[in-house]
Amino acid sequence: MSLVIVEVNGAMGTITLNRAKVNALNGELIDEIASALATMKARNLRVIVLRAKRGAKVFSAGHEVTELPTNGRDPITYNDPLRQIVRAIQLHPCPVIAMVEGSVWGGACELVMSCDLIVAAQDTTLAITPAKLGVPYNLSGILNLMKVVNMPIIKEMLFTARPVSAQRLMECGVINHVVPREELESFTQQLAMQIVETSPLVLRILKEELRVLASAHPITPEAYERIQSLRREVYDSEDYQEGIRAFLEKRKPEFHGR
Ligand code: YZS
Repeated sequence: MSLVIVEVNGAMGTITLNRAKVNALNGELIDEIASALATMKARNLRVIVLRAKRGAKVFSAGHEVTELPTNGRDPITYNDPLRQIVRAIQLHPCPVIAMVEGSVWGGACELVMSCDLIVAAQDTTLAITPAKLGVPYNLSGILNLMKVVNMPIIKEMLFTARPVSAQRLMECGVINHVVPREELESFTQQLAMQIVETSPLVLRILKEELRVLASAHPITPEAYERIQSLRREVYDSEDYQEGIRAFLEKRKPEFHGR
């Protein structure tokens, strides 16, 4: 069975995550999302909705944990599937709307926040979890989160790894709209149709201008190398191994800071 369901309705495309049991983002699922985006780009669609199946309890459980390396390699490199799909969404020429119901975890928060607009059902929650798993999140990922979430909230989310309600995130300007579950599809469709009526050429350039300007955070090679070496200390640590092991053994990790 396909890991995504792809539908086209006029100028609007919909990509529905369809991986049992919790839409964990493995390489295969991400390849299918990327391929759906490429097809929609070739067809010049004007707006795309990324969603989970109707009534989902979990929108996505984040990065497939069994695909995080434990052999001393950087767990989130430039070519990690999560990084690839985030870039594909950011570079996609038309707006992508995340239509979110259910809980969103870890890397799936970055996926959602890389979309251009977010519409969430009332009971949606988002948890950014690297500190729960012991994963040294990478620089471009952190920057992507910073573009969307203000510093006090991103710090709270990163440092506690706890779910935050969509309502609170809407109040902080992270989520565009929170609506009752039963109105989620009609509301999102209406929003999508308003986008379809605007100039695709202007939207394409506006999206690119915003992407380029929001990413304009130059750092020195030395600063970059320093952060990379700090990250390396984490993925070489006992705590990193413990975080992944604890997840697989379905227990709380015991971190010792080494
Ligand atoms: O026992 P089975 O074989 O049925 O498997 C279970 C879970 O182990 C599995 N599963 C996952 N497998 C791989 N990668 C995942 N991220 C993942 N999440 C879950 O799916 C089966 C169903 O899970 P249950 O726990 O039994 O289902 P449920 O009680 O409905 O709870 C669903 C949630 C999503 C709440 C629960 O599974 C959960 O807390 N999952 C972990 C969410 C999480 O912390 N994700 C972050 C992954 N890491 C990242 O995205 C980044 C790399 S980072 O670490 O930096 O944030």
